[in-house]
Amino acid sequence: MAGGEAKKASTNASNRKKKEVKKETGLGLSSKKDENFGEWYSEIVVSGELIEYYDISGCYILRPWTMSIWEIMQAFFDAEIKKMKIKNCYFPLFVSPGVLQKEKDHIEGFAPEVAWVTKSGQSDLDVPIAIRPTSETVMYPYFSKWIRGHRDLPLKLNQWCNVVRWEFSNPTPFIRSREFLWQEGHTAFAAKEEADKEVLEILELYRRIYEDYLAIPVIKGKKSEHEKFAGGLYTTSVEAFIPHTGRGIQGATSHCLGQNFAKMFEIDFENDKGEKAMVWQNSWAYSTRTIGVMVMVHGDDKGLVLPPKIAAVQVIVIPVPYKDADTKGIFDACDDTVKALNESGFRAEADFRDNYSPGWKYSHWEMKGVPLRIEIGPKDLANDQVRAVRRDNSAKCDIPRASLVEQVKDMLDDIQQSLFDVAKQNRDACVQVAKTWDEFMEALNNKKMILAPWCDEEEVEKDVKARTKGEIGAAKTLCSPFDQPALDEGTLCFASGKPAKKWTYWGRSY
Ligand code: 87F
Repeated sequence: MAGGEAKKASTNASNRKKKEVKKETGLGLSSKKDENFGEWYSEIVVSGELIEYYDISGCYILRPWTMSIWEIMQAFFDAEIKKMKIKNCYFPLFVSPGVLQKEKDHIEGFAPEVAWVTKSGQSDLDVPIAIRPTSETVMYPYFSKWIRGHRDLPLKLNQWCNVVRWEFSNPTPFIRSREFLWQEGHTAFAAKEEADKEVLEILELYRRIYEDYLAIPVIKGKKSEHEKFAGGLYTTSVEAFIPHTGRGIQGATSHCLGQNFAKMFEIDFENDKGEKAMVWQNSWAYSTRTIGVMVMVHGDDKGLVLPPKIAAVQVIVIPVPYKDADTKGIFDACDDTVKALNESGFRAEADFRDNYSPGWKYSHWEMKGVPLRIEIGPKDLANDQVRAVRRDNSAKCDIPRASLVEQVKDMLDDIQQSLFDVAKQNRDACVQVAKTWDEFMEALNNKKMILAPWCDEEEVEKDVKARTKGEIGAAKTLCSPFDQPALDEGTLCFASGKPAKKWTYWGRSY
């Protein structure tokens, strides 16, 4: 164990001790989001019961609370790509070294991150086997086999799987882990226009995952030549921003691969004129990183804050019995409330555990981020009402049981919308336009996401990286937004002073 890891393990152990105590008292998180964001994040993902740390650095146990979020996003995306006639498949986890190294440009920079199996039991394998870091090289030999004529096109496949990338920079649950879950789509078309169209359709689905499900605003745009996937033609992405750290984060990518892989893997076909032609390919992915972005954007000092659309439990019903009160009546009212909500399609549960107090349960479900809490006590029973408490803003209100379902629906819709609105306000407040180098540096030091006019030259981007290199990482391009503000005639690049070609977002990033 390296020194840093050992220290972390012992800190983890002492944190666990602290937490056991907290569990009894319901005290919550020991770090504050504003004061120590890193510690806050490491703590909240465990206390919110999303993950458990594991004894291999960079690997995390995804607990049911995580998987239910993942499954909801998965159900949405899977149904949408099926509408696009994309089919699911599953290719093996292992890659033979010859195939892996076939596409040189593609693998070059990534080689150090590839994990290998070199033994079975005590004996060395004759040929070591790689574990997929992504599946281009796994799949494309079979694309070559399966695609013969234009009637075999388009070929549109997707797989839900895990991948392994042996990262060395500091691992962070969900954000940078050595194994993660994702979907990877790989498609092949006869014409470039078809590929171009799909790139944007998929990107729109990624926007919807972030904005409509996770309530996180994103920017759609194109990656620079320097930041694009080297094996492809161009890369589009959705970019999110974490105001607390002032870092951008790539939310998902949709690449047009052009014909690079088709050439390498000889994926050709006979077109409708009887000529030999090369396919046009795309690949696209989003991963469990989405969940980390959601935690960072919405979480607070009381714990997770889950948007209703992705919460496994949208409404938690808690009985509040009181000395001589009609406990059975209260419990029955809780049962009826859950039943009514479930029947109307809401994910609601009651917490009837008798070894925890109502107060403890409030903190517990707040920590887990459940969007709405319903409390039922003697007074509520007598008035035929329930008390509802919002997780996002702590607002409380009494709801007559007769209008329970309608009002819960309205409140959940409102929470979903208001989480997005607040996140967008916070994000927008971090966007700074910079037209000169001085303005750029000032904005960067103020943890902003910078929109700057740029000459779009790779050398200049490298130069900006070099000039901003420091302890907390260099600035780079995040994307050039599709939604381009007007660029006045004669506008100059903030970094090179040459004529600017486009507006581009810059910042530090994950
Ligand atoms: C790490 C090791 C080996 C990223 C890697 O984005 C190879 C790679 O190819 C690698 N890390 N990449 C780029 C992945 C490109 C592309 N693959 C399919 C996607 C979407 C899904």
